[in-house]
Formats: sequence, C-alpha cells, structure tokens
Amino acid sequence: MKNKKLFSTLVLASFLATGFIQPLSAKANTINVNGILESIKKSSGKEFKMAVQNKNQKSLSGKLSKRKTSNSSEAIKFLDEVKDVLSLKDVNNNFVTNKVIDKNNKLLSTYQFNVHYQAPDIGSYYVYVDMNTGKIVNTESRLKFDGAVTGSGTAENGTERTLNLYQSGNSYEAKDITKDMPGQISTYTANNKQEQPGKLFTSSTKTISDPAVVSAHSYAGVVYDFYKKLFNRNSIDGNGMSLISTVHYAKNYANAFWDPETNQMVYGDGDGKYYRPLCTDFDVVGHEMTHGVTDKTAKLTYANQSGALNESMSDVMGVLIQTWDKYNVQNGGTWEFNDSDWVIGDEICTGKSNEKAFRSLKDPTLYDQPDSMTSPNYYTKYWDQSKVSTEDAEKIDYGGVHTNSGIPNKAAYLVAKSIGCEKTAKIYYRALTTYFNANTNFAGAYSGLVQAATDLYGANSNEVKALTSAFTSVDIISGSQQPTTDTYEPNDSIKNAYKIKSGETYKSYISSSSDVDYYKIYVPCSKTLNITLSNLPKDYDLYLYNANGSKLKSSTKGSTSKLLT
Ligand SMILES: [Ca+2]
Ligand SMILES: [Ca+2]
Ligand SMILES: [Ca+2]
Ligand SMILES: [Zn+2]
Repeated sequence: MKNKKLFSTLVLASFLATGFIQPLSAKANTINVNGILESIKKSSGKEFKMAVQNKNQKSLSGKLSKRKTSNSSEAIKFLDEVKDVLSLKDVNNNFVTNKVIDKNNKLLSTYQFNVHYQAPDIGSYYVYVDMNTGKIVNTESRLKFDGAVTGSGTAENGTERTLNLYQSGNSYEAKDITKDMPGQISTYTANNKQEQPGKLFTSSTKTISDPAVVSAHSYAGVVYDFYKKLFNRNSIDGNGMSLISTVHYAKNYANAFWDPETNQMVYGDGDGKYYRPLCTDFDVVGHEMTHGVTDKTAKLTYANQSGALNESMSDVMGVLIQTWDKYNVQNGGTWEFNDSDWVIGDEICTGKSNEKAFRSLKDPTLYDQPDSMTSPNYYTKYWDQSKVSTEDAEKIDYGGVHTNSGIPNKAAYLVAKSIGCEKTAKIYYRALTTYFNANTNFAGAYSGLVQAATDLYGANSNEVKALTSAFTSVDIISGSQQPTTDTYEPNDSIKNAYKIKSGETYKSYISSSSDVDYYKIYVPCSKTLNITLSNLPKDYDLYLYNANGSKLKSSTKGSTSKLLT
C-alpha cells in the first residue's frame, strides 16, 4: 500500500546569484519591530507576529482569516495590504534580505521579503521588491507539496465537481490516490490524436479548466466508489487495478470504448455537431467501465444474445451508477427510481437532430430496438464466428448486440420500477459475477438473475416475482401466455415428432414424469443449429438425433435452462 498521508516540506527556493549581497539602499532606515507590527495592525486590522530566523531574516506571520487560498496572488494582496508599512523608506534592514535575481535575463537588485501565514491554509512566500522602483518583481512559494489534494472544476454538463488530484511541486495531476487500492485513478489526454493513453493531464491550478477531464476523472472515482461500497468490489478487476481514462481521443470521434487490451476507458470529443464529448454523460462512463467488469467476470461473448446481454449489463449498470451519483446515495440520499433516468447518452445529444438519447431502457422502440422477443425490431442476423470475419461482423454489429440489448434492458427497467434501484443493482451484480458465463443468453440471464435474487431475498420473494414478471412481459420466458393444454401431443416417438421451424418459439409441457416430447426440424447443410429450452420448472434433458435416430448431442446437466449449439 502507498502512504497516503499528505506531507509537505519546506524547501528553500534556490536562485541564481544567491549570496551576492550588496549594501542596502541608503534610503532604508531602521524602525523597530514593534513599530512595524503596530503599523501592520493599523493598516490591516489584524495581529501579526515577527519571528526571528537569523540575524538577517525575520518572518512575519498572522491570521489572514479572509484568505480563501494560499497562492501567490494572495501573497501579493497581503503585501498590498501592508505596503504602507513595508515601503522602502520604512524597511528595517533586519527584516529583509537583499538579493539579486534574474528576471527575463535581467539582473535586478531586490529586497526579499518573507511572507508567511497559517490560516486558513498555510502559505509561505518570498516576495521580491525591486530596490529601484519599489515594485514587486517576483514571488516564489516556499512550500513544496507532494501529495493528494482536492481540486474542482466544471464538468461537460455544467455541474461543479470535486476532484481528487495529486500535487507534484507546483503542478496538479489528474491522479487520484485517495482510494484504498494498489492502483490509481488517472486521466490522460490524447490531445485529439489516436493515442492511448496519451499524456497525464496536469494543470498549474487546482481548478481544472478542461471539462472533459473534470467529467471523466470525477466520474471514474464515483464508479470506483459504486462498485466498492455496494458490492465490495475493489476496482474493475476486483484487485484494485488502476483506472485509466483517456479523453480527447482522435478528431471528431463520436464514440467511447473500454479497451480490454490496454485495460482503459477511451472517450472521443463527439462530432462537434450532434454529439458532445462522450464523457459528458455519466451513464456512458458507467457503461464503459462496466464492460471492464464484465470482461473480468462473466466474460459474456460479444456476439448475438450473449453480446446483447453484455451491452445490456453496461446500460443497466450505467443508469444505476448515474442515479446513484445523482441522488447522492453515497452520502445518505434516497436512491430514487424515475422513468426519465432510464436513458443512455441523453446528455451527449445536442438536440440538433431528433435524437434525444442513444437508447431508452423504458421504451427501447424509440431508438429502433426491440422491447420484446416478438418485436419486429428483433435483429435476426446471427454472427457465426467460424464463418464471418470479425471485420464483416462489425457490419452486423456482432449479431445486433446494440439492438437486441433493448429486450433485457426493458426487463431491467421493469424490475427496477418494481423493486427499486438498490435491489436491482445487487441482483444484477451478483448474477453477472456469480452465475453468468461466456455463453449466457437471454433465457440464461433470467435463470442467473433468479438464482441471484433467490440467494439474496429467497425463492418466493417479491424480487424473484418481479424478475419473472419482467422477463415474461418481454417474452424472454413464457408466463401468462402459457398453453392451456399439453400441445403437440402425441409426440412421444421419433415417428410422430412435431415439426418445428427455425426462429420460432414453441410452448408446451412435459405433463408427467413419463412424458417424452419429440420435435423435428430440417437443417440445411453447413448451418448452425441453436436449440434453447427455457423457463423449465425442473431439470429437463435435451437430446439431438439425426434422421436415422442416432444421438448427435445432448444437454443433461442439472440446470433449468438448456442450450444445444
Ligand atoms: Ca444520462
Ligand atoms: Ca408434452
Ligand atoms: Ca409427449
Ligand atoms: Zn457498450
């Protein structure tokens, strides 16, 4: 673990030509210390103390209660306040040191004042006054911090955010070392090049003026808190790995992604017209970082239904993360459920087109997504990895992963509406990390979620019922539309197998322990056949025979959903 304690060291600034002492100006006279303090008190209304450091140097300290910061401009203001008493004619030759400094390649004879104060923050400066003009020509902080500091800035959406920064000497880095993790949360800028991670963002002030950095950096910290505080997950990998974000990626890039190779988030600046920078909307940040979590846990294959489920997990967690922040749940706020929150990318759309968001979980059809398995929007092109190259797969969005995600999205929206955001988050996280695997499809998602909800709230809980109701209403499982009789009977032998077609859902019963159901399907050569049994009340077995009656494949392991590929 790193030592997180903030530490500061007083370092004497080094200067060119130090030690070159010349006689003090003849104009300087001597007044006593008490006289100076009395004069300062008169001009500023505040008490100050003089500390003798050595024969030639004394420092002045006092409470400057109105000071908000301890930067050099405050030191100058302070000097202004006490200028009258520190004017050249009143300079006490014990109070200042005279120094020759190099300013823009010009050597100047100056008085070096030591200005020091403790409140509200510590500040200590050398202030150099030109002997000939009486003007302040330079200020130098004597404090050299190295450690965590709190800064702030305005995010892309106009809100003020607190930022955890790292002060290294006089510069502030977008690096958060305050979390209890071996890694750090750092934000880089690609400066509109196609570069990862780019340069660590640094600033000369604690107020960060790049809104993309403010958004990406503060949101990444909250996503860390979300996973840690709700699920005790330490960072994306569960082992406190560093969270790296790159903003200003490429030119006019209206996209964001989680890069599983480099383990980092990448955000473009938008297209400059229809889309704002992608880190503007917290749900997109939550979405990308959740891809990282999925990548380290269930590893849902990014293709077809498992890919759409992967996308959906990111959308669902994205909304939950944004609302967790919006309703200040971390600091005791109530985690509200509001319909209007269940959209993705709303803050990114400029409104210059009709597009109000990227996706809606409440009504996926608004953005041409299906809201149920029977919707005409269901994307049917299947990505067969053995036949279609990855390049061509992009054209079919890996089997419609950003389209069919609408179905589990709608289900999650209904679940959250029924049981609230917090329980939804807990069930979905547990299912993702405990029950989902690379091949989990929509029906498998239902089973995994029910198992997770059963673990957390019991088999007959309202939470399980909410899942069943939601997944029934999007037709992932059949519920209310259950057949009233044992359809397709008699079908107890290969001879009277019921003929089925690809792409259809057939609903029936195994009506008794002796019931066997045969179905037949014609499969053209070189096609992949996926058969899924879902919504099973018990552990059923699934066998695949060829036309001659010889067994080709079977799925008999104890589970209440079955898949044969
Ligand atoms: Ca949003
Ligand atoms: Ca039957
Ligand atoms: Ca039967
Ligand atoms: Zn995604």
